[in-house]
Amino acid sequence: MINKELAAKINYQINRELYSEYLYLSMSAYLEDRGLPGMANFMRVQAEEEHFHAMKLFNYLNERGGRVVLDAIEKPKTEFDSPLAVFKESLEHEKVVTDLINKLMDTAISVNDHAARSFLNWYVDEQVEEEDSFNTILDQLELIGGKGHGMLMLDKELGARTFTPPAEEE
Ligand code: OFO
Repeated sequence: MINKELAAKINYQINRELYSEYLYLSMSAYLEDRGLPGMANFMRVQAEEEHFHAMKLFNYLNERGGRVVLDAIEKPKTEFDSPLAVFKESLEHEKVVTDLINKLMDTAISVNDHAARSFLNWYVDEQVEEEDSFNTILDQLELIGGKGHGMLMLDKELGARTFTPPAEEE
């Protein structure tokens, strides 16, 4: 049976991943409205990834004999200063999530749960990818100043992103 404190933190992380899903959907709606369907698609796929992250934790807690207790999901922000601001805020959001994952890992270590540590390693690695992906787009957006032809090219590129559940990639 999984340690109670660890189970509570996993429950909290499920909520945070579902909030991430909601936040990125909100960003997608904003970008769609700004006439950037490719960037909107990128965020919609990101939201699907977040749903996957939440469900992976959901399934794991069940598997370990814990009880999933869902909480309310807070309202995400709906207005942003610019598409550039959206990606800046995404990167900041991912840094917060990385911090939460690291704290979750700290708890797994402190209660000597080796199985949870092994499971959480996937999230530790995933956060490196998450931050890197937003960082790269942000660099490109800054390079083109968030406007002009470059913006349309980047929008087209981001429109090609599709969701592939990570398990199927292995
Ligand atoms: Fe679930 O990684 Fe982003 O938030």
